[in-house]
Amino acid sequence: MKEKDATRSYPYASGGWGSLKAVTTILAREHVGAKGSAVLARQNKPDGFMCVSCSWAKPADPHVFEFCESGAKATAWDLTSKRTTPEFFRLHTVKELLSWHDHDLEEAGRLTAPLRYDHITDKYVEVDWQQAFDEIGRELNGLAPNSVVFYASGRASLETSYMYQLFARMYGTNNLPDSSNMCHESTSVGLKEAIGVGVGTITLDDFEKTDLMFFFGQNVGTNSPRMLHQLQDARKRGVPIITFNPLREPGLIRFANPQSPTQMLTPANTQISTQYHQVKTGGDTAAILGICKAVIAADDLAAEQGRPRTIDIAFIRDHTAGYDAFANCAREASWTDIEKVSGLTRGAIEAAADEYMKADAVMIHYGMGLTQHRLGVQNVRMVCNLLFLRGNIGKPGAGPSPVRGHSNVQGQRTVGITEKPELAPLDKLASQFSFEPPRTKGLNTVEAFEAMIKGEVKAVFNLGGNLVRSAPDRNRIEPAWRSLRLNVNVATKLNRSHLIHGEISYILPCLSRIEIDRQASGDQAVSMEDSTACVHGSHGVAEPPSENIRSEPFILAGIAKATLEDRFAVDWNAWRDDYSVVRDEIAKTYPEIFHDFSRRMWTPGGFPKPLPARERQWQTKSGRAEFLVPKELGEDPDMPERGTDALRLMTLRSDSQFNTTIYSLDDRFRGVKGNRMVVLMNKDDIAASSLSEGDMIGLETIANDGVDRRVSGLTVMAYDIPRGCIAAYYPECNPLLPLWHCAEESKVPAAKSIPVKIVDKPGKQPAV
Ligand SMILES: Nc1nc2c(c(=O)[nH]1)N[C@H]1C(S)=C(S)[C@@H](COP(=O)(O)OP(=O)(O)OC[C@H]3O[C@@H](n4cnc5c(=O)[nH]c(N)nc54)[C@H](O)[C@@H]3O)O[C@H]1N2
Ligand SMILES: Nc1nc2c(c(=O)[nH]1)N[C@H]1C(S)=C(S)[C@@H](COP(=O)(O)OP(=O)(O)OC[C@H]3O[C@@H](n4cnc5c(=O)[nH]c(N)nc54)[C@H](O)[C@@H]3O)O[C@H]1N2
Ligand SMILES: [Mo]
Repeated sequence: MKEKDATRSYPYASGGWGSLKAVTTILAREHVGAKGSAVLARQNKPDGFMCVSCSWAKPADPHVFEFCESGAKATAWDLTSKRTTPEFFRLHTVKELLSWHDHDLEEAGRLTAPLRYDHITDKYVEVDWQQAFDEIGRELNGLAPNSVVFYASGRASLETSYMYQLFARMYGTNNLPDSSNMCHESTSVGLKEAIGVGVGTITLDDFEKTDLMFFFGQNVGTNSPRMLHQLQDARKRGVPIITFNPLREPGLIRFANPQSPTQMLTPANTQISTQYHQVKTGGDTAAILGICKAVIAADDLAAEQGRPRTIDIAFIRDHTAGYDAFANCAREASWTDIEKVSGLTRGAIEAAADEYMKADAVMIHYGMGLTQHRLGVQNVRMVCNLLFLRGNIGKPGAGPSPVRGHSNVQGQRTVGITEKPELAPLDKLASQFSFEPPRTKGLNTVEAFEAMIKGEVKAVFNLGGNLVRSAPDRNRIEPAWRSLRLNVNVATKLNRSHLIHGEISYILPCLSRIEIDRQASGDQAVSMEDSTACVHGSHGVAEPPSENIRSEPFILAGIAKATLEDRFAVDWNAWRDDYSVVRDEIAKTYPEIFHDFSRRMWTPGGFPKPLPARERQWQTKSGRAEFLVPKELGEDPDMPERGTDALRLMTLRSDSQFNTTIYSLDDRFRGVKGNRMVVLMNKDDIAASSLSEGDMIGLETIANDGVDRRVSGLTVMAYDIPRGCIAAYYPECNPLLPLWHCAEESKVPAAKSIPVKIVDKPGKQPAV
């Protein structure tokens, strides 16, 4: 069963025994025991809790075990019996903890008490909750609201998120960046322009009706593995899957279902991709334009010969704008350029186009491989162009499918977490709560850091996240973060961002939604929106790790009350005691989405958010679905000329991490063991750089802005990756990513395409 050309890629199907073994290992290491299995049995079930890992849809009729390897790891990580207690902080100074690996900080266990940084001892010291709220309130009141940033990482529930945005706006700012700003913001911008809604339009039902699926730059086996069930079912019906990815990712190649006894006992497994195109990083616009070119050429011929048309004439005529300009652009594009930029042959692209022309209903799944580029928004628009050609939107089995990241990142936007005033229901909030919300644009993540470096940001409130690790330009950000007046971290586990303290720094430990949330009115439930825009209820099933931790709504209500006192028409205590009161307010703000919220959230499979684009209603500038003529074929404007020693670095996730949370140092699927400081290179690039496998090198960003960006100590590994492209892990390589190297319209850092060169070659001393 070995892969023919598996230069270091996992030779077996994803899922299967390897998956079971990984789950058992982490449950044992976190000493979770029998409690773990009982909790996992209720993961993603209508009567249980919604997984804290990815945002993939939760079916109405779940499997017996509706979780995957990644989800089980995330659950075990929260359920761990290890604790980071005040005693732990008595034993370790912050200086010492700063030398720990990310993995070890979180592996120390769940935080158990509120903590405040003490400058004299250089330690975090336990404080009283109310004292913490009062001091934070006093400090916030002493600052200009627009010098404070309220970041949200994407895990917090709809109830928490709604409270958070309202608090920030009553306090006086729209500085509400969230992890989308580093993730699917290119989708929010691109889809909104093209189809009038900033989210995907498919639901789980569509998998039963589709004829063909594409995957562009999304690593399903690691990042949304439950989706493999839908893919496997579709494959059994003979539905082809065409993948564009520079790396041959095992989850996109084959899958063995760990829940199917036959598949586990015999080597039977499902082939996932029927065509696999190893596009160059940044080559997707070119590849998609090539597919469109082939479709339009076939259509031109059909029209000439009086045969049935290849494109969906009626859809294009009745529903779209800009077809002629786009079609001309595709006709005029040269195959030589398309082949050069995409790294694919005309034959390979035409083979994808042939399948596309045979299918009546097509879905396009995509992820960070499209969005985290300088031309990330254009990539998303190209996905739409391709779909529009054959009317693949607003009909069963078809549509764009941006596979979202954090479990409620899409929902946070739905309930108002956004720095863009035009996307928030400001008028509604104004009348509902009788106040005047700020109307000026707030800071997104990149802008927040630019402002912090200039000294204009004085405080950061972190509702989850680990920005010092996850954001670009770490070596510029860390010193800026240190000079903050106030830093408030609501978190489940300790991470590096908490250790880069400002003058006043708090760590406020919160419940995970796996845990029972007991408030004055009884046990509370929360809700979230999945990647297919369905809203689900979730209630905790495990005992909290400590009596002295609080829920996110409790913490926010406490801080809001201490800051805003009685100046606004919100009874924060009532919200804290009973989250259905918050849901009623959400329903008042957004009645068309959230009417009868507290009841409907228990609908098996969730209740769908109405999306006009699903009904072929286009809330765009022209009132139509809009084609876009690509500005460029996809060459990154920051990439130096060809022929230099520049390489294009993509930063990757392993199968054993959730963003900055590192479960272990292995990447089972990519054959990497015990070391994340590796760089994956084509063997011909290794030879051309006079290197050998196993050599230790450094990488330096090519930027010409006077800033030194370097990461040393990376071990060279030969890998099946297109020439000129290299890969290394996120967050280790974030110091290489310049803040300004981001998508033009969405400001998503271009983490998949960083221009670098090799330094510290063996024989030379690595720079300190
Ligand atoms: N277990 C686990 N699950 C997760 C996460 C996690 O860290 N761990 N993170 C969550 C979050 S926040 C997010 S946003 C999602 C991320 O999930 P994905 O969207 O899958 O993101 P990445 O893992 O960064 O990798 C994207 C894929 O794009 C490919 N790629 C890189 N550059 C290009 C390119 O130019 N073109 C194409 N076509 N492909 C390219 C890479 O080889 C890789 O397979 O997953 C979520 N789920
Ligand atoms: N180079 C590079 N950089 C990237 C990316 C990339 O692909 N390459 N990906 C980007 C993407 S897609 C994203 S989404 C960002 C993610 O960036 P962040 O949002 O900053 O990071 P996370 O690692 O998801 O946050 C982890 C922390 O959240 C806290 N936490 C966990 N659960 C909870 C909870 O229930 N409540 C609260 N309050 N806290 C909790 C824990 O303390 C944990 O340490 O990184 C981005 N950065
Ligand atoms: Mo993300």
